[in-house]
Amino acid sequence: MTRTKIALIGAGNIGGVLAQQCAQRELGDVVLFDVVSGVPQGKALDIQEGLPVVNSDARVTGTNDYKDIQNASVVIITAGLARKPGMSRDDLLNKNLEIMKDVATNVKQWAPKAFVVIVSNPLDAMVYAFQKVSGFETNKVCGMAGVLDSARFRFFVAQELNVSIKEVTAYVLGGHGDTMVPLARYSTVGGVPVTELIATDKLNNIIERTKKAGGEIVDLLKTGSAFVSPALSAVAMAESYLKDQKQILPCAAYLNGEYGIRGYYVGAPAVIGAGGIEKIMEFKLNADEKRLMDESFQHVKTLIDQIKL
Ligand code: TXD
Repeated sequence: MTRTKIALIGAGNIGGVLAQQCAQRELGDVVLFDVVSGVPQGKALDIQEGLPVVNSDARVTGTNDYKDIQNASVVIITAGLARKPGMSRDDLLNKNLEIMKDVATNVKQWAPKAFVVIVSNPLDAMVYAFQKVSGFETNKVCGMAGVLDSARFRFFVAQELNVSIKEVTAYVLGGHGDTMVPLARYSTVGGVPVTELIATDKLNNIIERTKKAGGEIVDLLKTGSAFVSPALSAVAMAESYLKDQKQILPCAAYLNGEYGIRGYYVGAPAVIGAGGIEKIMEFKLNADEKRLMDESFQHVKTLIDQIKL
């Protein structure tokens, strides 16, 4: 029986946390790839040498050779440049698009059956680019954004009400940017919609902070963007696939008419199981929510339509 292999393309800030998390949870053996020599190998060795402390038998290797990702079950891609203060996610488009074309070509050659989670920004455009270049089935390619954005929303709500985050559910749909759509009406605390528990002005502040949460961290760090929370979010998606958990996770998924959108990757609640993106959950949106979703989609569409593939 072959051991499960998880390939991580990009051994930077997020890639390092991904490797540690996947190995510590024994989700599979980890192959950490980067174009920079030494970084994946050093990070892999460091993690490997720490695993005895946490009783994990996962094997972690670093490489600059795509051959080593051969037959990976899951590929998580963080390759690309991260934002600096004053930059928008969209500013990364041209450079990261070239990188994603290179990554997609190699993943297609060495791990054609993998479930692929894209993390690199601008997220929605990078997911589209990877799927177009690789030709992977659309349900085997998705983007990590909504899990992170929803987690941020959940944290701010739990903080406001001083309750356990275990009692808080949240959905953030649409593009991964300032036009994202936190669905307060479908976000709950103890099963009760947050709209019934938090005053409108405070809830609007939480929604605005959720939209700007990425930039808030970029401004604080000054040298890069959030990396632990994105890694934890991507691991949750990989785990749902590897263990066929069928979690409903908001992620950039290929829409075939759901939410009135066809042929684009946009953030929507998706069931992730052994079949990849198995189903898109279509929540009924009121007029205001639909307008916000449409506006968010238009932003994604404008970005993606710039890509000539
Ligand atoms: O919610 C989300 N999806 C976002 C995603 C949350 C936070 C960060 N977001 C984006 O993820 C960010 O804007 C970047 O585009 C990616 C990765 O962020 P990270 O903080 O990990 O960036 P680093 O530390 O710069 O790591 C990127 C690595 C770095 O080691 C490069 O050498 C490598 O990518 N790289 C490549 N790897 C493979 N192949 C190629 N061609 C390549 N080029 C650079």
